[in-house]
Amino acid sequence: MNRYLESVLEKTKAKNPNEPEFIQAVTEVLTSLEPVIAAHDDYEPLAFLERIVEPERMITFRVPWVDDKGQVQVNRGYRVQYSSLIGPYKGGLRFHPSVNQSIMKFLGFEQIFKNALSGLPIGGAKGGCDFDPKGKSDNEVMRFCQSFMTELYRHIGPDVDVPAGDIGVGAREIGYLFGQYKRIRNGYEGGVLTGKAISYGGSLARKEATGYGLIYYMREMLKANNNQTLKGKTVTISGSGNVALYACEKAQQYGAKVVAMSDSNGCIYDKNGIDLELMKQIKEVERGRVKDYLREHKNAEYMETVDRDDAPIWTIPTDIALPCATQNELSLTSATKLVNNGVLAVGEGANMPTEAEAIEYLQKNDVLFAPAKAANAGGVSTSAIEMSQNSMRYYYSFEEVDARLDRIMTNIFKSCEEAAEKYDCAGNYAAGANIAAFRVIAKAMRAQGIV
Ligand code: NDP
Ligand code: 2IT
Repeated sequence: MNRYLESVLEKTKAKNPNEPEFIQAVTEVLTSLEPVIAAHDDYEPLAFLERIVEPERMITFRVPWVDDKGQVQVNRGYRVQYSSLIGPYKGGLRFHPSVNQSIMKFLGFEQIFKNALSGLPIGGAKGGCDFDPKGKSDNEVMRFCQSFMTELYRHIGPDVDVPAGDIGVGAREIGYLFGQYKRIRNGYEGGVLTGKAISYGGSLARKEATGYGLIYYMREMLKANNNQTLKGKTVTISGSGNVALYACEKAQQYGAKVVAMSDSNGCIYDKNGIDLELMKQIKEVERGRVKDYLREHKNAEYMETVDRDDAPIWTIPTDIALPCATQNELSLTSATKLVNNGVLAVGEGANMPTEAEAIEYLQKNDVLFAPAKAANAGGVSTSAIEMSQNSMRYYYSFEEVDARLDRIMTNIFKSCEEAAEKYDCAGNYAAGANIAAFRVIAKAMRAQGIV
């Protein structure tokens, strides 16, 4: 490996012990930048890599709140303001019991590159809390969100840092967070959060954007490889949240057959094709479990997850596998099963869902691989479109936002493809995505001096 790259990687590992997800994300990006680093001698004296791996600012804070039994609960909140090189800090908030500094930093780091690929003026950030929304009443979620925002408000703003949703944070949470922000600030700063409901400044098609965008990227990747299409392909999608549901919707619109979806407990396998309206009812309205699907489709099969390294959804034969739940959910064991079953393509809807060894194995076996920071960039890109509508005090139609999203995803695919070709790794869209994004970031770094 290039000596400069290797030394930055070693220093980053030494400086950030006990942060495996963060080191995984940094290693994946840095190793793929080798040909770009080798071609530029000024990166090392200007400490480009040392600066890109160190967040501009990290905030952690106490989030005390009172549950329905009157008991005081205390959670830990985070915001990692990673990079403001090309725009205000931008990235989602995750509420999940697994949230810790390593996960926040890996997500923030990935977000810098994803946002640069979008071609829009947004920097990189991530935040969240180890709060578990599961099983909490609406009132508990509201009190928690109000307490979270009572600290977060001082660090964000429409031109400073613009949070949005992620795991455990959807329209309900964004609504409570926005209400509290507005109350504290005594002003209507619509562009301070994205993923808002349409009734008070949200964008049409933001809810659908990540899942739709993933399928637009998949469409372009298939087209570029022997002019293939989604029509008639079998698809399996892990997760059943925001990203998974709308990836399913768009895949079905393109004539694919989605046969499986999952949650953290297990997966539903419906050979007749997933009944999406029922899945939306269970997940978006009832906040239930995928297992509830059996109540109307007795012939579908439910497979419980016993070992996360061998999740049942990846044992199902499929042409296209879309991991849309969480990090490291697709292991080497699962990748081997997908390949043995003849998988054609894997598209990452979640952030870093495929383990490093699994990516390597898929690529070695000629599986087309759509990397998260490119393939799931439709969500944050549409957030940027929401911000611009808020600034203009204007709304675009659903069709207009969707057409912009489609163009953005098509361009992102082209950037990945071209960068991979230029740097001698044609067809490796993961390396292409990192290289194309890094080139955007490096230009801005050089222009702005040592900051
Ligand atoms: P949701 O909260 O809407 O859904 C998350 C889904 O993933 C649920 O089905 C959940 O199951 C499952 N899941 C979460 N954690 C785990 C786990 N540890 N093990 C197994 N399953 C799990 O989140 P989103 O759909 O918004 O996010 C999904 C992924 O997409 C995340 O990686 C997120 O970072 C990424 N992403 C989201 C974007 C967005 O706009 N929302 C944009 C780009 C990426 P259960 O109910 O059992 O927890
Ligand atoms: O990971 C992601 O890109 C998101 N959760 C969406 C971020 C955003 O600001 O819309």
